[in-house]
Amino acid sequence: MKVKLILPALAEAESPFWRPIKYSLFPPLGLATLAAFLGPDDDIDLQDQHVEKLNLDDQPDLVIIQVYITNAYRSYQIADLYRAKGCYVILGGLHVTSLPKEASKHADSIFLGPGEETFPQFLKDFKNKVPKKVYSSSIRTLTKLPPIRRDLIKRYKYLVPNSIVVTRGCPHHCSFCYKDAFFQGGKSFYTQLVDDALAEIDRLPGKHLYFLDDHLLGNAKFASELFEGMKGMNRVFQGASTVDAILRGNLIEKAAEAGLRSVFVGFETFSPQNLKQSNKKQNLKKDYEAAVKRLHSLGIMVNGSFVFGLDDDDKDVFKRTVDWGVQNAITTSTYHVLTPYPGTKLFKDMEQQNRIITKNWDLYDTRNVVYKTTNLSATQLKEGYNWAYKEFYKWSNIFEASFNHESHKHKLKHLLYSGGWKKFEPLWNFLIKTKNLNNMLPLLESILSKVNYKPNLIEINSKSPLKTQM
Ligand code: B12
Ligand code: SF4
Repeated sequence: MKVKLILPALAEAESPFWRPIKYSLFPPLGLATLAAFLGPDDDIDLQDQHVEKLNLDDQPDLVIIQVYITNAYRSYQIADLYRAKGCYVILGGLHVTSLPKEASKHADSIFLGPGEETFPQFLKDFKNKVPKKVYSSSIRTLTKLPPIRRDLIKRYKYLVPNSIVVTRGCPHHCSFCYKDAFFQGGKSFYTQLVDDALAEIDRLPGKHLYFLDDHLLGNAKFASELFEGMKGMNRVFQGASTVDAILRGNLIEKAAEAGLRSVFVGFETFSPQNLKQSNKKQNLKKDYEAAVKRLHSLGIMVNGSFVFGLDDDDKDVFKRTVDWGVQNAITTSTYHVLTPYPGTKLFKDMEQQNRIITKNWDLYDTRNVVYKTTNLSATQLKEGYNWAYKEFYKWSNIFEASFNHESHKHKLKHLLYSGGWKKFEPLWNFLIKTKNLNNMLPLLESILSKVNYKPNLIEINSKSPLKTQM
């Protein structure tokens, strides 16, 4: 059977904010995961529109499309085109799970939730010519899965071809997060077997790994065994964690020993009211600065994530957040305009309060204001968000943040990572055009090399909590 898997480009592809490098980072791991269930005789074509021009002139038997919120309209157009040609089209992913009715108008079958259980079921039904209209995942397990079809990934087109997920979901329930909606009807946090995860890591070439897990430290037992197993594998890796997991026990030390060199942390907001509004209990009363210091003492760079526009935010929130990031030597900051994704508790609350102002999903990219704000006007929010990005990534602030590290090596690493990521767009574009992106991997690996720095533990332990924390 001829099978086509497509990751359509996000709406941003046509916007002035489009940064080709941001969308050439990770390969389509979800689709390569699904492809593993196809047979050896199937003729498979996997295309990622972020890095290649789609060929839509073919006539596959089965078309599989992954739908995110801001590629939804484009996904539907592609689906309609293939259905008009008589191909069988199936849609799945986050947005389909949030809005199944909308998606089903453009598909022969739709899939809600993760695909590891439902996709093989569908394949059987499809071969027997009895496919169902809707498949909904309920059994959640990552055991006995066939190896991801990484051979279908055009590695040279990505800066980070070795992306990997060893858990699914997250133990927390933040009201703005997609996770409860996507995993409803079954477990919402589960892990691979440690041995399977280690075997997958072993299959990946080179040194660098990027764990895309929502919360790599979310299951302490699993993470601890994973890091133990990774010791001696000579890897450097990046991943995500919450503030409380960084502060608790000694898991983060184990991660650093296994090769963790940079971590994405959801600080989101300094306001306790905002944290309560978001049900982000795990951040309440947590000392953000102590978490950052602990990471730096282990030579781990920090990518901080911050949300603007929660109801307790005022016009000073942008400056406060940028200044805090610079003072605390955060290497990269990711700012978001609060976005109520359909299916989330936040969306339901806002809809009830009549606060949703547009359902144009293309605008749900965390850069636009799509709801009625309270303390800030929509314009103040949008302008403040733009200002924060510009301000944080000004050369003077990159230098200042770098110099706030104690070790010279960390200073240099910070400068190269932050400056390299935001300040060399033409170089990145050139590398993408000339198909040389993957050749930058050794440079990334050396920037992520180990910093030997002795922590000042007295200073870390005595640090008082942030003034803005309860
Ligand atoms: C990698 C990634 C990206 C990459 C995506 C490109 C790529 N090649 O995948 C890049 C860097 C471009 C990116 C950008 C952004 N991202 Co992003 N990203 C992720 C991340 C970390 C991992 C995705 C992944 O690979 N997961 C692992 C694979 C195995 O799972 P999967 O892709 O979901 O696939 C499974 C199922 O969905 C299902 N499935 C999927 N498609 C189909 C189709 C069929 C037919 C079937 C049967 C099943 C099926 O089966 C697969 C196996 O179970 C997720 C978080 C996460 N942990 O998932 C956030 C996430 C998707 N991103 C998010 C956000 C907010 C963004 C940004 C807006 C951030 C920003 N401010 O710029 C942008 C734009 C995204 C948008 N507008 O929709 C949110 C999405 C919220 C939403 N409702 O859409 C997430 C969920 C993070 C979060 N916790 O909030 N992102
Ligand atoms: S901690 Fe992160 S991944 Fe987990 S529910 Fe909250 S926002 Fe989502």
